[in-house]
Amino acid sequence: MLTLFLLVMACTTDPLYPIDRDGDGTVDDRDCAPDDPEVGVEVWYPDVDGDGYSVFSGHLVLCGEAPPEGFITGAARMEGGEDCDDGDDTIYPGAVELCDGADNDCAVETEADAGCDTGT
Ligand SMILES: [Ca+2]
Ligand SMILES: [Ca+2]
Ligand SMILES: [Ca+2]
Ligand SMILES: [Ca+2]
Repeated sequence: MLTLFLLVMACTTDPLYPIDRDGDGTVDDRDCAPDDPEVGVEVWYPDVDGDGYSVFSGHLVLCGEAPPEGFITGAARMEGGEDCDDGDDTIYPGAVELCDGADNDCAVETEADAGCDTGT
């Protein structure tokens, strides 16, 4: 138990522990302005199918640059949520469940719930 405690202490006082000088929640290495708490980092998330919902994989970290086409802001992602199929614009959280064999609303409602004939 004592060993574990010492290990934890060693980690928190480790000089390699990420430093956030301006305290805005973005570590200096990633911060666009490490001394300005008003400026952190801009993260953009891919929305390939253009339904307004993004995926985490392939996200970009930029500083004041416009992202390539097909990316949405972190704020938009927070609002919308994860796209469970970023290759189909009829599939996103809160979508209307269609009788197409796919999980359109990202798992909340099944096709059977929506009254589709699922063959069972
Ligand atoms: Ca910072
Ligand atoms: Ca999408
Ligand atoms: Ca989608
Ligand atoms: Ca469906």
